Amino acid sequence: MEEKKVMLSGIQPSGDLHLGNYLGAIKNWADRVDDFDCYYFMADQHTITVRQNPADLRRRTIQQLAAYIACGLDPEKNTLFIQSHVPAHAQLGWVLSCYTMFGELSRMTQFKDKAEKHKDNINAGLFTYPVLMAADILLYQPDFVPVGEDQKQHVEITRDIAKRFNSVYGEVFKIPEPFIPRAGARIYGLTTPDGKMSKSIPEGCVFLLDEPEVIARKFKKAVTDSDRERCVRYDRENKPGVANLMDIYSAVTGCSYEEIEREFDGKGYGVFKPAVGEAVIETLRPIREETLRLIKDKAYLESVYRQGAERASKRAYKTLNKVYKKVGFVAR
Ligand code: ATP
Ligand code: LTN
Repeated sequence: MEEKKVMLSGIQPSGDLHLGNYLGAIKNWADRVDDFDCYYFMADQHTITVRQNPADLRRRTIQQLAAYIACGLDPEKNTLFIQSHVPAHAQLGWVLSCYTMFGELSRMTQFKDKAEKHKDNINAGLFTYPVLMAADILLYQPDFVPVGEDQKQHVEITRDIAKRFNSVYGEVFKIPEPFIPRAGARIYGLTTPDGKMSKSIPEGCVFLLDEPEVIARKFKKAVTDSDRERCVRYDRENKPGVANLMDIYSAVTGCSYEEIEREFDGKGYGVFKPAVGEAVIETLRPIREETLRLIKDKAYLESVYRQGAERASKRAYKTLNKVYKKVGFVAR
């Protein structure tokens, strides 16, 4: 029997999940469950590159697992786990850090952005973060890494590190491809259509657990544009707010831009904005209800992450053992 291709991705439990995370990443994961062997994790080790409240981190990690399941990731078909439960991530991270150059890490835009935001805590972990991410990925030998557009650079550095290692030791790592959705790759903030939707600007960010009235209000206040034509037309450059709403609508309904333009022809933003809000509310309603139900079932969630760590470890340690052997560590 032909083996299924492998997919792997993770999200940091550093905040509550939002529509950008869902459309850019998780939806894309859930849509492909049957065709791939899938590994999805909570990247808790990555979150401590910036200070976290320990109780909040624990709660959000478990809540994120509940949300993954509620978004359609069946734990029987997918391996769902917590990064820190599989020590091979940190172990491979050390090895790979010796095959990663200072210069290439200095060019990472996420490092530059976060260093700017957290000037009082520019720690070594923030700088070497892409190495841990490369380890997260390469341990599982995935074919594809489904992420939003902003993570593409990290998948590219992962490929460079893997190729460098392979060029010394032979074909140890599979070279993974980023897998970026057509609609939803980059969702912008509803109040800031020039920057990505982010939990740090909550008024323009739709959280998966927001109540329907809150979502409706956020969409009503979405920034469109002040041009006189006020028609629903896709023009990313001149009408970024409208283009963003069209991207969201397209991602949740599956309609093309042309179909959306036709549907709202002559109707104006007063009709369009609430319609997008309504479509998002209906998409998120079952996810919200199921997440809230699952959060209460601690025993079930515990059984999921335990089983996940076990399955993930099996695959991860196969790769780590090979790497240790290649570099010349004595087997225990
Ligand atoms: P922050 O809100 O602080 O910028 P984040 O929500 O982006 O953080 P990440 O862990 O960086 O959290 O993102 C998790 C996944 O969601 C990644 O695959 C990322 O590419 C995707 N993603 C995040 N924000 C967006 C967005 N606005 N549009 C599309 N995809 C996104
Ligand atoms: N860096 C990612 C989260 C992340 C990830 C990964 C994504 C950590 N390890 C491995 C894909 C594969 C982020 O900040 N969104």
